[in-house]
Amino acid sequence: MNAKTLTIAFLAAILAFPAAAQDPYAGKREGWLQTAEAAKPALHLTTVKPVAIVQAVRDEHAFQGWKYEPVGKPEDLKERNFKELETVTLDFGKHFVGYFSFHTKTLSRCLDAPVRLKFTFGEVPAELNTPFDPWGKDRLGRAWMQDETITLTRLDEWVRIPRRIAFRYVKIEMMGWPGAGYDFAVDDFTFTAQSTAGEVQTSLEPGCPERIRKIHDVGVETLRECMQTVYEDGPKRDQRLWIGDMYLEALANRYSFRNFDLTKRCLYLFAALAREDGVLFAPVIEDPVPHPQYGTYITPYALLWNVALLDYLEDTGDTAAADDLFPVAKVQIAEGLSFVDERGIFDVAKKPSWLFIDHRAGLDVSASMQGVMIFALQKTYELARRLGREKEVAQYPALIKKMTQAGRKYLYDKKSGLVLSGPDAQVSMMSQSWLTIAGVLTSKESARAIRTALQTEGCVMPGTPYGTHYLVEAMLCSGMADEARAYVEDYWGGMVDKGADTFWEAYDPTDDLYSPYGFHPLNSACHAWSCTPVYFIHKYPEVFQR
Ligand code: RAM
Repeated sequence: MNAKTLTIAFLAAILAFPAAAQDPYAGKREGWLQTAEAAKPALHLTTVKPVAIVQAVRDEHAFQGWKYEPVGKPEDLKERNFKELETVTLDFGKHFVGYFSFHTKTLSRCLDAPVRLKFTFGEVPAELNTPFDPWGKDRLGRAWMQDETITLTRLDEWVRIPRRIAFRYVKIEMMGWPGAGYDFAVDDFTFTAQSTAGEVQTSLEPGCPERIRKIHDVGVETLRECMQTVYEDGPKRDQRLWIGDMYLEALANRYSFRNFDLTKRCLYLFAALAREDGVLFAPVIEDPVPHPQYGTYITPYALLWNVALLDYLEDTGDTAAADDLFPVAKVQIAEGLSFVDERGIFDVAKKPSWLFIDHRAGLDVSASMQGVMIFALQKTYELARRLGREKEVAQYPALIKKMTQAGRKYLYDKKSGLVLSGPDAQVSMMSQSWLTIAGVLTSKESARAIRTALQTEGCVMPGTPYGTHYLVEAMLCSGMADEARAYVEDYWGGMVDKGADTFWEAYDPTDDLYSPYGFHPLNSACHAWSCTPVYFIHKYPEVFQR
């Protein structure tokens, strides 16, 4: 199927859906896809070369137990017989996303047998030094790991590795050699790096402390790498557009590249590809033609799409787009509200979808969902107000009030000062954070809840910078400026101290091998949702820059 027939097949499937589930966006989808296509920013390409030959060193103090030390210059390889070298690792100096090419050169005589080379690309040192196989059946797909074997039947030409790579280091190993006396060199390497981000449009105050500046810069690099033709979550894995990642990337983009076309494209893609009843799929994949990841819904993500739409309107003043997409926002609220019980509590037992709040195993999300739902109601009402469409959502303020009161009554324990979630009254940072962000607790109560939870043994901590983002946001909404800054310096600064040049998808300061996927090399080491210090540092200069 070519690209066009696939799009038509997708639209036909939507349109053929039984009348009972009438498509609320009938007649709109094709146009929305076209708007998304028209807003696609151009990729900026840059050619980069390796900066050093490096050698892996096992070091228990290094992040995940491995580090690289420089041992030579890439130019030294030009005349080196690769058969004697057998393996070499190159450092490109920083993280890049794009396409890798190399050139071979005959040194003596000509090929007797094909040459086979294995390339392993890695974002962090441990990824190239941890065996991938045997591959556990419960893991995500083996082919996310970036190892590629190439057989050359000719030398003295350029070869480009077909798949797009996200990496800083590449290890090249000799797997099959061209025969005795047939010597060759791998004498040139080129990487074509790509991003749609463009130039940073903002600057930090001259007096901004060095540590904050460093955290900021790593955040900017993280965002740059994830800004491809959509806001990707991770350019290594999953290489797709997720609502939750987009929401945070768009916040950081506002204070850095200010490339709002990309935000527009992503908002429209989600809308055009929504389920037949208008509910948004959580991830969208661009190739071969934009399509949703069928079957994957995340209610909190669908609700955050509304917030991203309001932010987009604030950033651009693009009322036409916000007005066009407003019906989508109403559908997400209606869907969310269908899981709210008569008490005004979001009932997770109704299992509406994957209720993703953070990757930390065992996290009870009931209290967090209450917060996300209220927050989305507030922001969607604000969106309606800006568009002069409050009448269409006139019931929202009463719902916000009811859910806020219910949150206080059923989820907040006045005595301990903590938000308790689920049948086991779980204490987690996410619960305290989300009820703070939603304004269920007063600012004083919030500060107490966050401080108490941080000192509570067994409090469930976020396992990702995604969850940690909301914790810092909650601190900033409850007058905890110093603690917020210290948290950013410790958490994101901790990654910088451990050598991060882009921020990681998952990070537990107490466990470098932490992975939501049961295998740390599968973690993405350049992950969109981790870039938000850029947003914090610019939005609150008095807290972070002075
Ligand atoms: C993983 C990725 C992605 C996230 C989803 C929920 O696949 O970490 O960024 O949005 O989970």
